[in-house]
Amino acid sequence: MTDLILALDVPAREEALAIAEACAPFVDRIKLGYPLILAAGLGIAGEIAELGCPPIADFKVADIPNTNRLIAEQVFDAGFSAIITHAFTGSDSVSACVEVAHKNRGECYVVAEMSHPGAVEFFHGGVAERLAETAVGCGADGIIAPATRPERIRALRKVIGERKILSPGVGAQGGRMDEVRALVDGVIVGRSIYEAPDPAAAARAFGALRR
Ligand code: NUP
Repeated sequence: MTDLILALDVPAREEALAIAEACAPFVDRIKLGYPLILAAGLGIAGEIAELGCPPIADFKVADIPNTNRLIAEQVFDAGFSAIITHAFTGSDSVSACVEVAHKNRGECYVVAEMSHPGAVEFFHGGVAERLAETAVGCGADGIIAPATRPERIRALRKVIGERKILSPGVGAQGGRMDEVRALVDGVIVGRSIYEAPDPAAAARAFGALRR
C-alpha cells in the first residue's frame, strides 16, 4: 500500500499538534518542514513520533558535507526517522546525510525533481535523472519526485529501480492521487488535509484513495 504522508506546514505549535493528533490514525508518516520547526522548535519531532507517525525532516539540506553532517545529527537526535536533502551540492554532501541517517537506523531521501511550476526552469534536460543517479550512487533510500508530472515519476523510476519514491503535489498543487498512487511508495499531502474544515476526515478520504 502506498503510504500517506501528511505535510504539516502549520506554523503554530498547538494547532499543528491538534491536527497531527486528529490525523494520526489515517496517515502513515508526518513530514515537518521549516514553517512548523521555526515556529515550534525541533523538539516537536519527538511529540509527533509519540503519535505513532514517524516524522520526516523536510529541510532540503544543501551545504558542504561537514555542515550537512551536523544538521543531520541534530535531526536524528531530535527523533526524526528520515531526512530530505538536495543533491545539486554533490555526492559528498549527499553521502554525509546518508551516513548519519543510516547510523541512526533512519532514511535519507534526495530531491530529484520538484513539483511546482518553476521547478522546470532548472530540473530539465536530464538534471533530475542525474540527481536521481546521485541518490542511488550515495546509497540513499529514495527520492522526491513530482505528483504534478506523473510522466516524470515514470522516467525517474527507471533510474532508481526499487528505491522509494515519495511524491508531493497531490491536492493543492493539482496532482491526483489516482494518477500517482501506483507509481510511488508514498504520497505527500499538505494543504488539502490541514486546511480542510475537518482534517481527519480529509486524511481518511485521501487514505481511502490509495491502492
Ligand atoms: O518538490 C517538492 N514539492 C513539495 O511540495 C518537494 C517538497 N518537499 N514539497 C513539499 O511538500 C512542500 O514543501 C510541502 O511541505 C509539501 C506539499 O504541500 P501541499 O502543496 O500539499 O500543501
